[in-house]
Amino acid sequence: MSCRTVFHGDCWATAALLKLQFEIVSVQAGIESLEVPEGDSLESWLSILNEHPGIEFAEEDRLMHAFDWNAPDDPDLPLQWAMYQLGLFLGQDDDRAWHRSTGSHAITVCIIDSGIDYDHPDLASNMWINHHEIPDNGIDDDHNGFIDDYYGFNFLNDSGDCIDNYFHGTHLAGIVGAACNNSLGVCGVSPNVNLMACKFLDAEGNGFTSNALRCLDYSLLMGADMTLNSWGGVDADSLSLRLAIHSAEAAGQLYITAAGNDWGADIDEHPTYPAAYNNSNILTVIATAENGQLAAYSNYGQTNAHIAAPGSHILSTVLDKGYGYHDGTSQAAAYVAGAAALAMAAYEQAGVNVSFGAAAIKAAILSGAARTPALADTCTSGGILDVAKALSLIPEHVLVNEVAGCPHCSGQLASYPTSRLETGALAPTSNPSDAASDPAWPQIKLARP
Ligand SMILES: [Ca+2]
Ligand SMILES: [Ca+2]
Ligand SMILES: [Ca+2]
Repeated sequence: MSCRTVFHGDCWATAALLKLQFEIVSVQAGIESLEVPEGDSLESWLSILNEHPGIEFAEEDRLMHAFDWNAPDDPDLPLQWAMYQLGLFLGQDDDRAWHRSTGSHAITVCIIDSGIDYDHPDLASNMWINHHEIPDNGIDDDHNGFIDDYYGFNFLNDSGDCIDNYFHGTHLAGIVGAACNNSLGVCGVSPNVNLMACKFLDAEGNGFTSNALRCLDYSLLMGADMTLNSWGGVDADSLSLRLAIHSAEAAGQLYITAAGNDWGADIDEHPTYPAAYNNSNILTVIATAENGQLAAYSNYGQTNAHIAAPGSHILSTVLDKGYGYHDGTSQAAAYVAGAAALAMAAYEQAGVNVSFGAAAIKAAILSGAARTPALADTCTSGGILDVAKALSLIPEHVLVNEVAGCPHCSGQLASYPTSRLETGALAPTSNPSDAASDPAWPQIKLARP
């Protein structure tokens, strides 16, 4: 290996003495260079030259790098303001989450929502696939109790076709894991991930709690590492929902949910569910605008909400292979789901199985939150999602500590007391006073006797 040494001073005599060939680098500054003979130590030569009375100083000819930035080539990335704010790909290595991990196809995020447009070109490569199931043949090939559940399942019509006919699930899927650097559209937070679709919301964003529970059970049965639940309601406290989330908690499956868009409601005072349940595996997310302030539509809760994430003017995938902007705590929760997927991938790449270690992932996400005065009283962490910081808190070399597997990963679905559910119509809410912002967030409303 050849190295070069730049030195300064009256050194021609020295050169002759040392039998080295010097070259002029800068006549003005009196800098010259030499090539260290092959096989010689750079350090030894630096030491010899720096001690020589005819040489003012000698130093290594350091290699420089062009300041080019290998940005992903997705043409709409510049419109994704949140991706720039989250610490994914900007700055020095330690400031970039993607330096640590760009996700893994060993990690599965089940999006319990209106389905996913699995044919969307920015989503197709990251769709979860049940490889033991043959799609569209009318047969339950893997004998898991669900016919043709190839990308997930649709509990609205008990079919394997979980295609989105609303927009909501597809938009969230793109935030979590749209393909990146594919010269197309947008990037997801976790460019490599498995997106499992479970559909319980219909074409207007309405769905019954019982079907949401069936989705949660399905996600456990099929081994999803976490679920994203961007829906709920202020009157939706339900014993069935509590029991189902408890089963996910017992399995160590992360349950990410949105605080709701009731225009600044305190969910400690006026709880919305499932956001306000206190299970240890729940991460409840509030939304911020581009300026880092709590978004006007976002609920909050010093006890019941955990962390903020971008939720306003969010560009992501929508139906018909398109892209569109939507606002809401739903979107904020999807950013946290993407971050959790990256964190799980980072653990996995360190040799630690945390696929059912909700506590470790939740701790990393919350400990990494960037605290700001504006968010101090809005959630337990008092801060906004910082993906790079969260990943930096995962030790480089962690002891292999196998987390207990999912007790629900085989066998039949557990039965829930769905007969106790009395569900009514669900409707997205929006504030007519702010037509520019339409936080579509499906609400569960239970019709009580
Ligand atoms: Ca099946
Ligand atoms: Ca089949
Ligand atoms: Ca893309």
